[in-house]
Amino acid sequence: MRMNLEYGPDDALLVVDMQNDFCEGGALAVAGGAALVPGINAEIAAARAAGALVVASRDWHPVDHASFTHRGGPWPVHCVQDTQGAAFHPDLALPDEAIRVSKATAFDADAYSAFDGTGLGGYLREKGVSRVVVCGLALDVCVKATALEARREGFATRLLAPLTAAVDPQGTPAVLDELRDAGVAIDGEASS
Ligand code: VGL
Ligand code: ZN
Repeated sequence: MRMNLEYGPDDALLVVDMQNDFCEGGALAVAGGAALVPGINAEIAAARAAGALVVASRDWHPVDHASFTHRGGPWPVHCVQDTQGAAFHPDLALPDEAIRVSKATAFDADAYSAFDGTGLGGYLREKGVSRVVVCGLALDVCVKATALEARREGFATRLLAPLTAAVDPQGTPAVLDELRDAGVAIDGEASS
């Protein structure tokens, strides 16, 4: 169940948007989303045991957010602040000390990357983090944007590909190529 990655105190495991709305039964469900939870929990436990930082981002929109279709955006209503759909998956084993990062909280702008508008890059540097390990949902939207911005922020970046799932799985090879070209190391094969 574990990826073959050794964590250390200079690492941050960044779990992207493992929320009910992105899992089966949610408003913007990604096929295979819920199935990632046990594997991600194993990575959280390993990261924690090695003294790595654990960070969990969440999509956290106000009602009537600009990304919703009724406002002219591309997505159905999802991850509205304080709703059940915006909650982390109930089986996600986030320790108390995990850092929670809320993104895309403004009415008038979307943000796919966990670094976008959150100050996360500066915070990780303050904490001495040099490498960011990314997993979660959705590979082709927020995971991709987060991994690309981690690289732009100057972090060594790894993607745990089997611990991601895509809105459009057909596009996965192209997404992995784009990440590789940007200098993101890819662990394992994508599950579909
Ligand atoms: C996401 C679509 C809209 C994601 C967020 O977390 O991947 N996708 N908002
Ligand atoms: Zn969103």
